[in-house]
Amino acid sequence: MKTEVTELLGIEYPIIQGGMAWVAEYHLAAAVSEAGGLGLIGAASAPAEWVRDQIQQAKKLTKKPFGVNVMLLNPNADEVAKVIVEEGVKVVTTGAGNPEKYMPMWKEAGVKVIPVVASVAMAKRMERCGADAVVAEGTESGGHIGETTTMVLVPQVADAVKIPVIAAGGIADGRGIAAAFMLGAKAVQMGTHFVVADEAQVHENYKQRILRAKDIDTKVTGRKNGHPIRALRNQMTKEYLDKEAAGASFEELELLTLGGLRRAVQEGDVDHGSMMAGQSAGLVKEEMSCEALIQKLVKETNALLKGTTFYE
Ligand code: TUI
Repeated sequence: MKTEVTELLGIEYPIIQGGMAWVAEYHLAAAVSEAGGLGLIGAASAPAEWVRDQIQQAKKLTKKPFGVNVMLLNPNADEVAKVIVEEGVKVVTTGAGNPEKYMPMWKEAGVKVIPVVASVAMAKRMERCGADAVVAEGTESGGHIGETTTMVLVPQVADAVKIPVIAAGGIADGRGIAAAFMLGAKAVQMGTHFVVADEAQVHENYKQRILRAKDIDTKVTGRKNGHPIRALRNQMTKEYLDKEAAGASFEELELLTLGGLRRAVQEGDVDHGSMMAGQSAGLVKEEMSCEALIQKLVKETNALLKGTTFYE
């Protein structure tokens, strides 16, 4: 499955694991890279030294390329950006903001830079400042999201930039991957399905909720305060949305979500935790290893794309 993105990153399959906060730690990232995709360590809101340790642990588990996702709302982002260079990480993706100020440093160090964008304007801007590729992330995704769906965002971004486009949002099987190629993408990024991977260090309660989720089981909180977050619906999202509708202050709403992701991932608190997940949760039916998942995705995609020339 050779595409511009597999060539750019030196990986076997055009499948990138999302840099999910708390979920994308080194066991998962290394397993995805070992299976031929690109694993990512999600720096989320962590301190830089945690990220350094994660990178060093991942290096012990795989000699294949892996990356780090920098969440730009992280108050430690400046230090994390430097750790990436110091540790010789090959690929960085960024989310929840504009990574422009780090680009010269990363480019100079030979790091491949792949910003996650949710609009055509941001994709064009990232191309101008030297991005190697962009992830066009539709609103179907879990976590912090934009407004536009994958189906309409990916082709518009593909028309607007010359660098390769990676599709994200709503993809969890070979049908989604084949469709992404048809829309002009050269690879996909998937998050939700990897939350239930055997190697994901995620509480079984959260995994079970994803496995049982139906098409309509995610909710978006925080649309009013400009930080929309998609997660599986539970008592927390209900309380949040009720309070949001009643005009609660940003501070009051923050109290409901503070530490919520850690509660879901580590404590398995499926009532009060924030179980971030994309709409593709409804497509995720089975726990399996990263190796088995990637092989299944490749087989399904190949069967659908047989006789077409979207990759060679
Ligand atoms: O970043 C994500 N998804 C995330 S980050 C995250 S951790 C978090 N926790 C609590 C509050 C906020 C975040 C959970 N999920 N996806 C990539 C993404 N980036 N989606 C949308 C964007 C984005 C938004 C605005 C990218 C650029 C952007 O530009 C703003 C600007 O500066 O112009």
